Amino acid sequence: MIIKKVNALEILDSRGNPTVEVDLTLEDGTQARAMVPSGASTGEREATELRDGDKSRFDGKGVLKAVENVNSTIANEIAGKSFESQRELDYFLINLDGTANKSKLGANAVLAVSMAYARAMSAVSRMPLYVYLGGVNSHILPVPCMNVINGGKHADNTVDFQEFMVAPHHATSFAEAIRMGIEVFHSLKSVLKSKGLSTGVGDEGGFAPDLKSNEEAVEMILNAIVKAGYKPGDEVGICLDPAASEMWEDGKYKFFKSTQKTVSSDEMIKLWENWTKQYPILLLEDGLAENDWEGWKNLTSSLGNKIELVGDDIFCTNKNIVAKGIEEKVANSVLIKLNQIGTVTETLETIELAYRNNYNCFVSHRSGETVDSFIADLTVAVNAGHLKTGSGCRSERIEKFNQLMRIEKQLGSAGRFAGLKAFKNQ
Ligand code: 2PG
Ligand code: MG
Repeated sequence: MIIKKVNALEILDSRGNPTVEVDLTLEDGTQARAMVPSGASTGEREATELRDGDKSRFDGKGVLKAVENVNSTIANEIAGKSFESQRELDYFLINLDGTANKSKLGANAVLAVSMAYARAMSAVSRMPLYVYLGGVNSHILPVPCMNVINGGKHADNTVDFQEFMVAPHHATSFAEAIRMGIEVFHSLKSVLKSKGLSTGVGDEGGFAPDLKSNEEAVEMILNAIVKAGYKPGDEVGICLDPAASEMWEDGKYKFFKSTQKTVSSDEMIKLWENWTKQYPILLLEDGLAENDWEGWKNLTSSLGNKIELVGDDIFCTNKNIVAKGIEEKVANSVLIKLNQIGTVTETLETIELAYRNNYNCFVSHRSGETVDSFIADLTVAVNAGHLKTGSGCRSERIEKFNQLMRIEKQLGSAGRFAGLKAFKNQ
């Protein structure tokens, strides 16, 4: 199928920052659209998100150069051509960029084209996107890990850790799990209100109250789970992403929003060991910083056979870094963010490498999102079993949940809800 037209536009993400949207048209008139998200607590080795740097527009955050790269360089090379596969198109784009981190064209430019092409091809093949991406065995509906309290870089409150998630795993379907999660979210709102705390939300739609400690965030959530009528642990678990790279300063971890106290890597590991004993934690993402590789090895030898340890900033969805992590026994799961690496094919390669080595994959949104629900399909495509895509409000988050409910309905009796087993060591 020949690509007829590729057209990019500077649009806005959920934080009101510019991002790239691409409309791709095939020769037969089939049209598809993709929008790319954007992170705030980014890993150092992520593919380049090309921003204009022109301070007179959006404080330098404009993406007109990336848009122009699609409309000129990329469009000139791919319009009028056909590709045998997603892989062929993606490697064509990778070579056209020619850099190791997509700094020439921008990962935001390249990824938008890659995703729009995937959607166009799924439409023209009359396949749902998850089948196009994953094939006939794509059938697992994920446990939604919902980020109900936001802290760190995603909220202006006193909480150091970035994400406190609830995982409603004891359900028979995705729709039921999401109902449970939403009920806990609403219950948490009442709990916070009754204590005179703020119910305003952070970047990912979770509440962002000023709390006395990071522990208090977990206590509030456990309270909310019980008040919603569920059993903490048995029915609804806890997942965390403290985004510890943001706390890393001069070889130590600084509680930069609460006490200002600093602790060593070993002390941080102790904290996670204690939390794991005290609370029903299923998954810990970025419990340590990306530049604390030795600490990560220690964390993995301590907790790697008890809970799921997900590497986000440390891996950046990059198969070369994940390969090193596997070899050195760092983490047991990989966070999957398309825009950290910049094409659909490279994302699938990283997932394949993880699975072949008995690592889990945890699919993720970014803190700056759009209403594009690509990751909902990707999660089912690769049977990842769990994903995080925000809290119980804000349409850019909810759209992914809604898409998963549509997929569940479409799969019918062929679909299966992942449940607790989705998590490593469960
Ligand atoms: C993370 C993400 C998404 P950001 O750290 O996992 O929740 O945040 O997109 O800001 O990197
Ligand atoms: Mg993270």
